[in-house]
Amino acid sequence: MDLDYLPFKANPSKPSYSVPKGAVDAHCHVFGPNDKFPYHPMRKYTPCDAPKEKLFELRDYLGFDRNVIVQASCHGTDNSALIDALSAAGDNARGVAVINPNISDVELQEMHHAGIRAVRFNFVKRLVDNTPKEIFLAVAARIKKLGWHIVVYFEAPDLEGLIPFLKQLDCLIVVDHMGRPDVSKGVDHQDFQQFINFMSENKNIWTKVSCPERLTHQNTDYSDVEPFARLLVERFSTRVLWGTDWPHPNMKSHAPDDGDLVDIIPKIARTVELQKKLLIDNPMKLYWHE
Ligand code: 0GY
Repeated sequence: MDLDYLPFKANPSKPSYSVPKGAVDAHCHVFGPNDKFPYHPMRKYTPCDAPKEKLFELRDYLGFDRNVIVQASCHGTDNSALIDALSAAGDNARGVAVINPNISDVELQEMHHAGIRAVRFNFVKRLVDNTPKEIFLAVAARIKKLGWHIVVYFEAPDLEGLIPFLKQLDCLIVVDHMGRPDVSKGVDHQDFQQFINFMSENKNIWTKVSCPERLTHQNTDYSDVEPFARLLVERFSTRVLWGTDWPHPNMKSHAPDDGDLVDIIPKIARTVELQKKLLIDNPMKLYWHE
């Protein structure tokens, strides 16, 4: 792994909050192990191995029943570690892949069979080289008939420039990590308001109220992020997902405690009904259809 890479916390605390039965961790990854599933030669970082067995251990320890495993940039378009994890998890996991538009129909069908239900478009410059929009549009055309959706990862200043493109995609879109707002600016800042307006005006846009550990300016106290997540959960209760983001790649300040992350859930989804939508109904609708 990279010299400055922070490995995930091996022994997280037990959360005080008990997630409801059937809860889904809808954003997490598997990395390697490198000797079996080598990292992509064009990757921008080399993580600590985070194999499927560790992910499933964490799932059980935190009280979740299911995972949505997202292909991360360090594996490029080689989805084999992801597919391997999906086959081991059976019906308890679904996946989000990264693909090229020239993938064969047979391969797409196999991915669907394995549990892939979406593709990810990554726009974060420190993670990936620029991909021409035509490539993304070609991928979007390939997945349409499978009923998959698109997960997008970008940073707040990029939203404005991306809106015309996102509208062109014409399918359900999930925005990672609340569109990565700068939380020091507050929920009323025009950048976050633009994201809220974008969701209000486009009913096909969903978001993950995840990654307080990346967005906070307060080190391990994530209270500055909570108002952003709470607002989204209360305004768009049927279009929000929650995930740990284990094993937390590229954290520089600290490796978060996954138990602490779970304990934020009742602060951002303050009723049992909102918690059920966030953790069960919404992810089940998106990832466990047919
Ligand atoms: C995340 C966040 C990050 C990494 C990736 O694809 C990736 O490598 O998504 C990040 O560094 O912000 O969601 O895992």
